[in-house]
Amino acid sequence: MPTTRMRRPLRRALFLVSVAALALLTFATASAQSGQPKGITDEARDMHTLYVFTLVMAVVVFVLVEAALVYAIVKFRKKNDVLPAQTHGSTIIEMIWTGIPVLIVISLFTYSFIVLRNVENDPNPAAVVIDVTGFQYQWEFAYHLDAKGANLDPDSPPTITQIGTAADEPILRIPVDEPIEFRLKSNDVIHSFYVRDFLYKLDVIPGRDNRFTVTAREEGTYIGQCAELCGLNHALMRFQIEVMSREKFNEWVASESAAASPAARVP
Ligand SMILES: [Cu+2]
Repeated sequence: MPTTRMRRPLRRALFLVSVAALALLTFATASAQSGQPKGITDEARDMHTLYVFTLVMAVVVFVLVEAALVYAIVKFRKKNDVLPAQTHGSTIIEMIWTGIPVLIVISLFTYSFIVLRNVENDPNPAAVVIDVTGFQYQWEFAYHLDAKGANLDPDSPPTITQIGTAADEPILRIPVDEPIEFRLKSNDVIHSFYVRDFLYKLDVIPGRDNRFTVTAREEGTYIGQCAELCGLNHALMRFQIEVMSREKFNEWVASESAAASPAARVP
């Protein structure tokens, strides 16, 4: 039949075009998503790798499922009124469609758990401990360092304190390639300490001891802000993070220590 001969290549072409379109769509989505910042800390890079791993798995599943769907729609579409062969129950198929998702969930859980543990438990002692206090509507950063930049007892009174204002956003300075611990505190409402290039944020909750450690690997200036709607002027709670070499950091600590006086620390 000439019409059937004409139709078969048409069907095949339609199928191939559909699969190619799906693949293109997923590739475009994946490319757009991979444009997110990779982060500048060891912890952020671990999280970014987890994100890409999850995204790739999702894309593979999407392409396979959609390809099977398009194939079934084209191949088994209704041709006449004869009921096609019916299959009821197949142990092998049911094992496959149960086993594959279980394996995917187990691998995602295990990998996520490992990354979470690495991010939340840094085995190295912090080189610098910074008390971050969120208040309506800015931040206070307090360091426990001697004039040469060495860590003092983190429970001793802070030696350098910066209190930001809306007009004068504070700059949080940290040395590169060293573990830095942030201890988050609030005396009023819940805030959230968020630095985009850390790929991380943590709530700042009154009466709760929240802390995290990062090791920054790239020098530069990055932007941070409160990420919890904490009141009318929440949008003013912005700050900057400057990641610098240890030499520059020590110079800054020395100059701040020399200039420090009780009058300079009054809010
Ligand atoms: Cu806020």
